Amino acid sequence: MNLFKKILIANRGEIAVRIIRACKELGIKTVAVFSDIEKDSLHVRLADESICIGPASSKHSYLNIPAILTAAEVTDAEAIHPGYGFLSENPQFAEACATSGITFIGPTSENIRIGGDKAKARQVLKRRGVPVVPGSDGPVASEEIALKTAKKIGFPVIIKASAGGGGRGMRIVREEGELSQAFHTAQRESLAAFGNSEVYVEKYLSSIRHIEVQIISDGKGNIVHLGERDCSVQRRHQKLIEEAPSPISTEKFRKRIGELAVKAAKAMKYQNVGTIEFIVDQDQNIYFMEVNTRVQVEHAITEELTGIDIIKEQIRIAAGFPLSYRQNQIKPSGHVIECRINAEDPERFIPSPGKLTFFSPSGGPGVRVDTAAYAGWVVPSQYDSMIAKLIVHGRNREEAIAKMKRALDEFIIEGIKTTIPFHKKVLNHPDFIKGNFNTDFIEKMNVRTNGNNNGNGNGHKNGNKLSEATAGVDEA
Ligand code: MV4
Repeated sequence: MNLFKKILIANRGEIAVRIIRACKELGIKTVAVFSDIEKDSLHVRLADESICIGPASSKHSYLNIPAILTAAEVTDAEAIHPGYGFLSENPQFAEACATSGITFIGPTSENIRIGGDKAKARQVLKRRGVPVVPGSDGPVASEEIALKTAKKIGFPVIIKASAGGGGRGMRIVREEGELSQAFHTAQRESLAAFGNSEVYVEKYLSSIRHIEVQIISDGKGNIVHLGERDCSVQRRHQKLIEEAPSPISTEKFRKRIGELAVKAAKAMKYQNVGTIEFIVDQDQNIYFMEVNTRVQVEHAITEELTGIDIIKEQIRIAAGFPLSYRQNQIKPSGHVIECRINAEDPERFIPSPGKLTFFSPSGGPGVRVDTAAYAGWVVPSQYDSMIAKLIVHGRNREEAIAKMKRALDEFIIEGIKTTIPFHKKVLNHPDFIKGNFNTDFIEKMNVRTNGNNNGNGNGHKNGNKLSEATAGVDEA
């Protein structure tokens, strides 16, 4: 068996740079693709070859399947790494690669299809004994069935789009009288957003943590998990800070959630790397929520925690190699935190594109910066606003927090606004320091820091229910 000689990276930004780094270490040649406005981007500079695939708009470049397949063909790339976002969870793209004789570095198109059908994934895993949030058995076709389900499990419930994820097409229903309207709104929204009106119903759980588990499967029966990540620090479904292990985790908890993730991956016949997302309630009950069939932004914290290069593993598995380690050889060590640094106004979280007049990333012991930014680069307005991931590794959580504060102070970015001041505020918040937070933390923290206190600014325990407006936010 041989590794690929050349890989095309169908992505941009920090993840394209990250994949090029893995390829270089494996002795694999790389092809970068870029849009009209990205010829000066770092991923283009670092790759062995590069090829323009269209105009600035993603639809015509990074999402343009024929242009990307043609680029792979003319450069003789044997495989395509999709990164995250763009075409990474498009089952048609995975299939089109296969048809063109190109290896898609990722899960099977069937894995992607099930992962993208949330009602189906729920149903499949429930039948295989993975705990799911109480709710409907698969999709709900009518208002009447939705009501019957809601009465059975009890209000509040949440109506979710089967094709959704990341909070789109969701509606919280607090009582019977709200259900009819919420049901039809959810259907209409998900039809508009995803071209599919299918919805399902779950019991709405409040004061929850979002904890996910990284899994790797070689498709030959070997599946391992790399421990959990706590991604509860979010704002309107945008993750801001992630950490591993979870502050609530113990060896016992990690074993339990890890085994559930492996069970879920087996039930799906999962191949390559993926993430099983769970909701964890205040009593540490664990419920499956979704599966992410791609490498995620926050994969790097698990790499730092375990010493395993997840991107290299993806490539090796796609080339047909078996997993090179067993579960008992995976040893998480210390504590890792990631802050996503976005080109955004830190008060209002609106994009702040423009030229970086100065850029000096943090460094020193235990600090990793994954970025494609450099001084003089112009942050484009057409793509994601994340310009760097700042990752720190300490012996324990306390040390990791101290390191992150130091690294945030040291990071100099001029010419645009960034979320660094926001991260500093969170890192100094007593509830964050205590590890005492859930998915409502940021919204509750904002209430207090903005001086708009409605009496519920403690960030935890009470008053931490989500508003319908929050849950229904469309992140498009
Ligand atoms: C939930 C929930 C409460 N109960 N499901 C938000 C994103 C989407 N992937 C699912 N989400 C939620 N599903 C039930 N049954 C609360 C959320 C939720 C949330 C979850 C994780 C992290 C942040 C969140 C913010 C708002 C709502």
